[in-house]
Amino acid sequence: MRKVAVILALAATVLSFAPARALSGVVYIYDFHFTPGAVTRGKAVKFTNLEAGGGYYGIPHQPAYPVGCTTSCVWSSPPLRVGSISASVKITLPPGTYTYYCKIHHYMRGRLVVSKV
Ligand SMILES: [Cu+2]
Repeated sequence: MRKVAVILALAATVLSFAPARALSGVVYIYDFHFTPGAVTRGKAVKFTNLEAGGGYYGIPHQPAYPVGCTTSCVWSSPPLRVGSISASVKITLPPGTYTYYCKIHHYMRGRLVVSKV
């Protein structure tokens, strides 16, 4: 029983650091998932495709504008594939939480948390 308590305490400690990492503005794409997704307002988000390099010998991805947004909130990265697996996209949305998707795989969803400056 004591081992369980120690493990739970360690897990809680590890999880408590997760929000700090989420504010880095860096999103990795792997196994058809965006991880994590948070940015401070007006900053750039760097997307990196880790699907075996992307492109012909991997899987290309293209993160794009929030689901359900109007023209004022449209943004898109270029397709991330061989030769250009990373791209920085400046996000200038008002504070809030936004769901975006992959233009190539529409079922892929990510979340951006835009904080106040
Ligand atoms: Cu994709």
